[in-house]
Amino acid sequence: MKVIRLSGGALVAALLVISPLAAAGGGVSGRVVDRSGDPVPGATVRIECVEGGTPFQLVTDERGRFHAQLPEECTPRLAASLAGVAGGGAAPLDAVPGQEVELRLDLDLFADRIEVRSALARDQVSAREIRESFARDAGDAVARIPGVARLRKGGLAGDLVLRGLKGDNIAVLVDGQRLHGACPNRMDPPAFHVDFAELERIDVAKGLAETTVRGGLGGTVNLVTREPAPGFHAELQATGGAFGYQTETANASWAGARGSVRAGLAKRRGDVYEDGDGVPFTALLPAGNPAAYRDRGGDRTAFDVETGWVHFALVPAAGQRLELAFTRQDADLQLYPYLAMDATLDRADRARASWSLQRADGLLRSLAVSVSRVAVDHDMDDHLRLSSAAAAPGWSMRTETEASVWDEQLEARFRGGWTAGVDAYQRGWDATTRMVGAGGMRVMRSLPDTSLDMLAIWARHERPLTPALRLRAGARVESAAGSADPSLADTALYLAYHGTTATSHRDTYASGHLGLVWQPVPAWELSATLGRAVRPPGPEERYFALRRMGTDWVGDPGLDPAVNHQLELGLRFQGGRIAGNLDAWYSEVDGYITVVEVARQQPVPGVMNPRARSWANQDVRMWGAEASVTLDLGAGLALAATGSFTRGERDLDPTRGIVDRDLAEMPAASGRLTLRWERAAWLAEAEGVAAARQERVDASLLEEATPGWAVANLRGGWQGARFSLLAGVDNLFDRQYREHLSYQRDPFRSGARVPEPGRAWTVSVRWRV
Ligand SMILES: [Cu+2]
Repeated sequence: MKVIRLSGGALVAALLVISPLAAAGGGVSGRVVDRSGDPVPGATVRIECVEGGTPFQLVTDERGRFHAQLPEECTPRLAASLAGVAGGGAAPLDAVPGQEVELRLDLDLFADRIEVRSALARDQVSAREIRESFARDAGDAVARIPGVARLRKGGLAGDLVLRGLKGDNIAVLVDGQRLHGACPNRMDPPAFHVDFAELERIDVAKGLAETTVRGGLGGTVNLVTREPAPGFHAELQATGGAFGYQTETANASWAGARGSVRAGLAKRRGDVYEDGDGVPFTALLPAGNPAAYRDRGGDRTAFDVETGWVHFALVPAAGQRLELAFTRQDADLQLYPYLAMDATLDRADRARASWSLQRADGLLRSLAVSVSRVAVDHDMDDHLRLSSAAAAPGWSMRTETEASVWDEQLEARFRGGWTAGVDAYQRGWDATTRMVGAGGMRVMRSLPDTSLDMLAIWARHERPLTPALRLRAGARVESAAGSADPSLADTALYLAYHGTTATSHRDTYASGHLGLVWQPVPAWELSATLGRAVRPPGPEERYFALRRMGTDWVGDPGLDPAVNHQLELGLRFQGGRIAGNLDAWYSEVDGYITVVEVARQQPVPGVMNPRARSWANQDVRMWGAEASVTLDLGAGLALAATGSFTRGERDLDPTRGIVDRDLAEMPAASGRLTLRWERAAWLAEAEGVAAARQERVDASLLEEATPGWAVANLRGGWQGARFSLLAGVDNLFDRQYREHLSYQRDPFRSGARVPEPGRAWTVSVRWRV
């Protein structure tokens, strides 16, 4: 491998790596990476022929890749630059046509880029931002994006809430394939099952354009794993922090012309943390509460997770790629103060196989086929809580669950901006709950061997109508069948509360989007999109069944799919030293699936309780906006501000128990202000994060208002050629505060409102070759 370093501008230099990777003749292709080796999406590559002619430019894709056709008799000269980074472009360098090049932007290390986004792009959290944020999990990391909120249940495993939508309403994917946790209380939300160290970036699509491809009612979150760079690379990282936080990760990869291999290990643990008042989260509930911890001290492991992965890629012929990936995650005891139980075991296996073909010309430009499977075993019980004190087995309630999902996809891209695909999954979910009471132990199939099978076809089209106006459109037709095993289902509960004993359903529906993107001048872009998205009721919402003291908990087999009609408006500005985005949206969801309290409809032998928690379809309206502005102040200083709000309401319907207009679990308005300084190898950052008081709560679910809060965070770092060091303090002033979504409404709720950690330091060291 030949490496040529070029002297460039003060801030941006380019490094050319000519690798033996095959490339098409008559063209030049490669990728742009930063000094950490992370790909740089949205970088500008300027190409000119030494022999003369007009130079041209192109922009790297999401993997930092570019490909250009060259005129006859052209010796290309390339230069890379990134908008928003002062210092100008790199000195040009010559390349040989037909060879793969790697342009290294010698960005000012932890460079904060003024993001170049278009309406077609997605919000992104890069590997660098994940490292720098000290996020404990994906929920933590993605919450930096305006419009995304986090739902905290304990020390780890935060859940994502996107524009007020959570759970099955948003599609969470790994490399485009579906991921589901096992816990009926979402102790293990999908993103929990992927370790950061595996990731290159997280894509968040807030609107409906992506739902055409993978379904869902609202946004799509795609966790993208790393792609090995040419040659051999290794990376070790260790992090230590307050409250016993400790991670060790190792990554190694090799890539050549015929394929690549990549493997890694990650270990992540932490103790019970304390809030700003010094209260450990095991002491949140008063001592008399059955869900209170028996040992209220904080000296205890709160989470301990190990993940290992291996990935192979083969290039059987030019333009083809065969991939195999396998990941195993193992976690033992994880504490969830927000619930009445803690997880005692969580084991997840992910496997994926895919084949793809890329072509530079012809009708068919690319074809990709993939199959994946995720299987999760999850157990939880109350052995650490007061409720278990008198129970003989050491616990008074226990749930064991198994979940799996097969996902199959075929995607073809054609000439002229057309893409089409077939999308299918088969989801299986089974849970058994045991409860010890006065009459002995009761065994209930709370999720009676349920399944949800889906098959869809979709098509998408994007093309320019005029040089300044682009069209984007998509359509999807989907059929989903849900069922529970009738011999295991507690149909008496369905009958008592919903007047049905059905255990299978099929729903067929269509969705799509149509939008325009107008770029009157290069610095401005306006977009408008109208979309429709549908999601079928999940196995839990239809078939969950649990008899409890006082109130039961029962799914509604008669639920209909939720249908979302949404209007999205976007405005982006990018010029000189300032960049900004503004997104506004309004949606009407017919049959939005919400938690409700229902009364028993008819007497059924054995069903004693008069009331139950259940789910219902409700017509709701939701709207909100997100804004972000970045300002380059010069001298290495940058100021960034983001803000968002979300609202949800519905019509009153006292006969169905809807006595409050406000939708439950809506995040509060929030914002973030960051001042960042970078010079040579050094970085410093001060950040303020704040949320408003949330008073728009659902009184019918006894939801309570949450006070507003503001905290400050500090970061500092240094990066050398091989070593880098990052240190910081979160919640500098040790404030006691909690986010609005930080308590569970039902079932198995403990009543605890989980505060955020008090002042917490973190130090991280990274070594890479
Ligand atoms: Cu659980």
